[in-house]
Amino acid sequence: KNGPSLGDEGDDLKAVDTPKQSSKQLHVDSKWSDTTPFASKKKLQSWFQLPDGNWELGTTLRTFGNESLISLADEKVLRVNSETLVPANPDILDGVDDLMQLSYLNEPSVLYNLQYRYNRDMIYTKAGPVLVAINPFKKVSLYGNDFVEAYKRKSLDSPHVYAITDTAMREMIRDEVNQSIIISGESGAGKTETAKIAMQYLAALGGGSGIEKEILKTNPILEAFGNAKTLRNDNSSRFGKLIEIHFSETGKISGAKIQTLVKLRSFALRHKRFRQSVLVNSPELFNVQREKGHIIFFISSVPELQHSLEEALDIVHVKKEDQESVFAMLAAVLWLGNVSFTVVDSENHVEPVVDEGLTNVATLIGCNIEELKLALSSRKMRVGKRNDTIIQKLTLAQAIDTRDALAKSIYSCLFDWLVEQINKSLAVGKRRTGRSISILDIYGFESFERNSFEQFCINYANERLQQHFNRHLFKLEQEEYIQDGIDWAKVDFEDNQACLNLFEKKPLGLQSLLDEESTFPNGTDLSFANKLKQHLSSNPCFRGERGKAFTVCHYAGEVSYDTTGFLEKNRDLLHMDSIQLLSSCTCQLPQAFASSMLVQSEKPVVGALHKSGGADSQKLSVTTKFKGQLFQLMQRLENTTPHFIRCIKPNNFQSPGSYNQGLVLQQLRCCGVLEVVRISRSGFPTRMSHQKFARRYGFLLLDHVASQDPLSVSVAILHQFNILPEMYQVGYTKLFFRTGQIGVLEDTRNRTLHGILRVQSCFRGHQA
Ligand code: AD9
Ligand code: MG
Repeated sequence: KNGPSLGDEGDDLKAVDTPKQSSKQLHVDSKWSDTTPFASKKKLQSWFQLPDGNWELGTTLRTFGNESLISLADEKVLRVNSETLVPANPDILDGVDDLMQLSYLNEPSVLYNLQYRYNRDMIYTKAGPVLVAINPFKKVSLYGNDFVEAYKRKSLDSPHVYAITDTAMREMIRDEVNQSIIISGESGAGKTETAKIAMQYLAALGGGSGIEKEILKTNPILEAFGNAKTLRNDNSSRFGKLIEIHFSETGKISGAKIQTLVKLRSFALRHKRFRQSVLVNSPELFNVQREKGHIIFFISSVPELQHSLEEALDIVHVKKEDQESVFAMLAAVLWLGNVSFTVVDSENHVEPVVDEGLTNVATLIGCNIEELKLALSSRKMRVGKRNDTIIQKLTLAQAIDTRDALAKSIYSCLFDWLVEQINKSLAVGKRRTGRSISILDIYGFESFERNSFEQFCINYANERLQQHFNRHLFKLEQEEYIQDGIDWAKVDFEDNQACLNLFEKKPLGLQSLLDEESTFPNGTDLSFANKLKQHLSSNPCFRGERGKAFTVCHYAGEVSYDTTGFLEKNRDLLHMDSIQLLSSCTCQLPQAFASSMLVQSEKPVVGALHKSGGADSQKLSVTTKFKGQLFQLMQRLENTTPHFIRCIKPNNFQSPGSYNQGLVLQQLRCCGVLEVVRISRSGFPTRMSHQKFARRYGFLLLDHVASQDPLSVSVAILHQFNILPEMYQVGYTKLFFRTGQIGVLEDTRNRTLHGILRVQSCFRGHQA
């Protein structure tokens, strides 16, 4: 066989043979031309943490008592407490493509390994079963047809999104089990790009029917409507997405289905098309470009985006007239932001100013201008036993809220409507189970100075996802041990169930208490915060803070939330008057939006939820809706074989070539990569087949072994090197070692080889 293939080498200690991405053999030549004796140079290297938190490689010169004298790269010599030193791996393990291959799986070694690779544009690394992807923030030549072909033919096996997608595809066909690719990471870490790369690979492998083109075009559409420019990412997704791609028996794509996770408040408009749409001439006219309340619009000035959006809409069969309506709705949302009010009486009640903005909105959605004025400045209420309708005028603040709520609702209905159209276009006739690959791209864990309701939802979702991750990986790990028949006492893992309980428990969990407080007319953010403190203080994952704040101990660290705005954001009310306005419109889309809003409404509150009624729409709270959608997603994922990709952002400036150790480390911890590594350390992370072990170290045997079968040779080697029984396990097919054990053998092997080579070169020298 030429070089390693994923098939059997995947089980072995690949690093020893292939430390670098493409090398297929030991880099003996360059390394051994170095005159320093290998053992003395390498053995004593360790990591030393500098005051700025970064780690530097040091060489121990001498050890006395519990102190060591170490020399750092700049030839500085320091006297340090030996316990603060962390062992470094031998050079031969520099840049291994799977962190599991490291003899020492400590944080600095992991960081160094990733950085070593990142500096060489090897942005992908395996951490056992997980693929770690570090955002290059520049074009890297790792994609395209040649690479797709190479991964398909398995002539390339270095870690890659293509490789993990290929595995998913193969397992789907082999086992007839649905697969999933779960992508997580912080904002700007590269999740959406990674999802697209995976989709491209699937399209290349399963293409042919033409539907793959449609599937790929869903990306620009959803990004145009669902992404926004944020501080962290110029193209930040404000919604979560699961795309389920279905395959026929021959492995060809037969259709797809997209499920979205609540789009959080801020949203974006990223195209110019609306400018040409009726009545709209110039984006400078619009106030809503600026951040206003919770609405953030981003208008792209890139003309290609506009063109590609229209083309994409054509491809997913959105009819031209529907496209016109879509752009008209966008324009309406923009003009709504321009609607202003004048105070009309001494009680500060207002009416909208009849100007270009207001008349344009009315024209675009197809409603009567008087009705629009009324909906934006008054509210019908029912009072008394006879349910008499009275009309209450709105104050300026109320009117602005009403206006923004309407704009927001139209926009989010538009998004949902588009997803629905896309799903119709991609629909698979008869869906077979066991032949799909789902790709999940949701907003990653967020922790800011000030964390609000959005972070509350996002972090809860990530907590759920983390549980899925833990359960799966532990299961996998244990199964492998059991399969090979070795002793295996279950390793405890950090379970995040307590934190999930804190969120989900009824009636006294964060979510229930929030929903309860949101239904109280007198509930405030402060009363909500106080209730939390009153009921949850005994929970180890909860800590009350001063005033309106509280802290949650997430798996990824503590996050303090400020409850300001929680109730209002959770209620997300759209007044019945606004819904009625939409249903009275002559245009089709607003009508459709109105009906979908009514369908979404939960249990009708007596007398309130009739079309002629007058109260607020009793929608599901955002928390409840979010949880419902998340559960649907998780349920789908539960029935799949998952493949995990963890995206890492190497710096906060979206710039190439800069690797901030602290930032990377914090993400590795957050997304549980180090946890996977920790699990492995408590088990037997190094595995090697009997054959390979015997082949690799057999020549070191001093005594003759009676039987030459690989198992006997292996056992003889273990004895000769006095490897302690608790440090290894002999399985049916493989040997399992605790961390670092194989290092001893490797050292001896290297020294021996070194000796042989020296002798050989001396010999050659003599000959010459
Ligand atoms: V957010 O949670 O939606 O705010 P993502 O999705 O994690 O975020 P995204 O995929 O949008 O991040 O990546 C951010 C930017 O990083 C992209 O716009 C690219 O400019 C850049 N990026 C990410 N991955 C790659 C890549 N593999 N190659 C080149 C990349 N650039
Ligand atoms: Mg994204």
